[in-house]
Order: sequence, then structure tokens, then C-alpha cells
Amino acid sequence: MSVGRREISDEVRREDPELASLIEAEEIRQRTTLQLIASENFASRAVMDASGTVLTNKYSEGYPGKRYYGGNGVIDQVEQLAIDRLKLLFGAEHANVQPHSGANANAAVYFALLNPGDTVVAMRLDQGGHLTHGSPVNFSGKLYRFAGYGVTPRGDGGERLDLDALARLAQQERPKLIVVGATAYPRTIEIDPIRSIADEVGALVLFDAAHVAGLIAGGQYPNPLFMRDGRRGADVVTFTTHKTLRGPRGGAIVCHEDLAAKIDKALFPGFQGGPIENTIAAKAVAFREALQPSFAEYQRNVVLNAQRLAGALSSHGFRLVSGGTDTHLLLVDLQGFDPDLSGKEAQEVLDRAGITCNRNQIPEDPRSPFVTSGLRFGTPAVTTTGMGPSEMDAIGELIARTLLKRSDASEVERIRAQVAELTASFPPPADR
Ligand code: DSN
Repeated sequence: MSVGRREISDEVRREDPELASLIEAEEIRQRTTLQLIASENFASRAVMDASGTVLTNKYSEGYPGKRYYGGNGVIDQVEQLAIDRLKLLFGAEHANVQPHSGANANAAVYFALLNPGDTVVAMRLDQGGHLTHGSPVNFSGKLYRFAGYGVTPRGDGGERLDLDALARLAQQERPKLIVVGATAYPRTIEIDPIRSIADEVGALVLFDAAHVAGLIAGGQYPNPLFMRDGRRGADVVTFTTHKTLRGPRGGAIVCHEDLAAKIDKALFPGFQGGPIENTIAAKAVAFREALQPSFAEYQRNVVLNAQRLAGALSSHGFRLVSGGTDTHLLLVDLQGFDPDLSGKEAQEVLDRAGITCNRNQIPEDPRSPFVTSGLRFGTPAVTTTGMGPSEMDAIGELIARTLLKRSDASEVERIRAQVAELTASFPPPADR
């Protein structure tokens, strides 16, 4: 096996062999094991190259045409290119490409639209929400008064966003902001009923599209900025650029024009300092990639693969939360498969077998968030490598066999070798 083929420059090898060997080890891990974490992907070589450029040397606090430092003529054009492409991608009136992460994007929106102590409603973390949606250990839960909604009870057609409960909660709490979007919810969330609920109580709507931004860009998920009839949907949409969108690690915000100045000011100077322009350049590359017809095809395959993997896993006796998926991710309830098997133990043995995923709480989980009774899988990365339906069937079988034979170390080793054989035919794009 050739090592770190195009990953490490000769300069890094020469200047810092200790670090170079760590980067090589990670490159080998990514290439020889299955990447099934729903929030991960393989960025293209062009995205990674743009990120490793001289743009890292420049300070550019402010926005294009309004910087606090000289020498930003070129940087302005780089950032404007990213902004223009992102606006096109979402049909948005305004875009901000400076958030260093999805959490920072959410923070900027809260700072723009709320005062400390204001009431917000959002999906609870144990129902699929995110830390920045009001977790008590996160700044969001400390600064604002969050009330949580969840999913409907288990059963046929259950474990779906509980719109009636959300409407009741909104009436009761009269929030200033309703946050929608999740990190472990496999179904589509339509913005139309949320907009009606928000309008009834005079709330603004933030859609956190971190997980589904790529699906939206590829036409596989409704664009939450607009309702089906084209009227205004969410007021603001935040997302990360490195998940389904397949860009560099970072965040972004799109919104309607009336909120543009508030959002920009809240992010800089309100929350962040200098933007990371080399990452913004890589975002521009990713947005251009996402505008190509082949990206829609890729996102279609991401969803088809997730549905195929869900089918394979249920044929091996696993229960899928909500019965399946409309998106790139699936949430597996391990309790029916083996009541003694926790998410933590399952994640650890799958790791030993070269199958990388993460444990996750499921709705009504009797176990703690650290232990859990569920596993979350996603297909963005394996789809980027070109895997399709037959590989999803094979992966479902490998997962089931690993968990069944988890006490048999030599069987787990054999599975790891099979995983290496499978992944050898589907290298990440930057490795081809
Ligand atoms: N959004 C989380 C995930 O889904 O993995 C990370 O914050």
C-alpha cells in the first residue's frame, strides 16, 4: 500500500516528520475503513488545495469593500465569489460565509435576533436536536430560555416531528424564535407548518440545515428559506459546509435581505474577529461544485444509499427509528437486536472492525447520552467514494455480523480485513 500518496507535501515531511506521520496515519485510516458518520464527508482535492493557500496569511476583518485592514483587494473578490455562489445555491437575498463553524453561525443568529433571557423553542437534544439548540451545558442554554419539543411516540408512522406539540408549546411559551433542524432526525422537515405556527405567535424562524445543506443544494430536500408556494419560509438558515455539502470545515448563513445587516453585524464585530479567507476560498470551490448537475446526482445517490442501508439493517433485525429515512442519515435502535448491547459498546466494536459510526440517543432512550441505545449512520462519505446499492447491502451484513460476533476477536479481525478489501476499490476522491 502506498502511504499518504498526495496527502502530505515534501515540505511537511522535511520540516515536521512527526506531524507528517500522524497525517499519514489518519489518511490511511480514512482510506482503509468505512466512514459512516452522518456529519462527515470527503472534500475534493480542489477544496483541500484552496484551503492550503497563501490566503491564510491575510487579515481581513470586516466584509468585502468594508475592511479594517489594507491589502484586501484580492481577498474581497475571493469572499464575494463565495457569497455570490452561495446566494445562487439557495436562491438567497443575502449570504454570510464567515462563520468558522455551525455553532458560530447559530450564535451569530441568536445575538442578532435575541436578548439574553429571551424565550426560544427548539428540538430537544435527546430527540435529535443539537447542543446549540438550548442544551444546558452550552452557551445557548445558559444565555437564553429554551423550551424543547420532540417527536411523536413510537409506532407506525411515529417518531416524526410532533407539530401539534410544537404548536402547543409555541402558544404557551410565546417564543421570540423557533429553531428547527436536527442532527439525528432522519425525516424531512417541511417549513410550511412551522411558518404558520411561528406567525400565530409572532416568532422568527431559524432553520439549522447543518446536516441537510447538501441535500438542499442538490434538490433532494426542500429549501427552508421558502414555502412550497414560494412565500417566505424560515427567516434565517444556518449550516456547516463540511457535511453533506462536501466543502471545508466551516459554517455559513443565508437569510432574507431585511435581516442581512443585523446578521452580519452580530457575526462581526459581535462574535468573531478575522475571517479565515483560505477556508472561505475552499467554501467557494465547494459551492461551485454544488452548483453542477453532477452534485444533484450525488445527493440523489446519498439518499438512495441511506434507504438501501436502512433496508439492509432492518433485514438483519435492527429497528430503524421512524421506520427508515428520507435523508442521508439513519438512526438504529439496538434494543430489539440485543437488549444488552449499548450504543457505546456497539460503536467500539464496530471501530475495531473498521466501521466508523457514532453512538446516539434514540427517542425515549433508557440509557444516558454517554452510553445510549442507538447508533447513527450516514451515507455522504461512502457515496462520495462511489459506493452503491450492493455495497450498502454488504455494509449492512458486516455491521450485523460484527455486532453478533462481538466477543469473537478473530471474527472481528476477519471483518476488518473484508472492510479493507471493500474500501480498496472505493478510494476517497483526493486519493485517486
Ligand atoms: N452536528 C454534530 C453532528 O451531527 O455530528 C456535530 O456538532
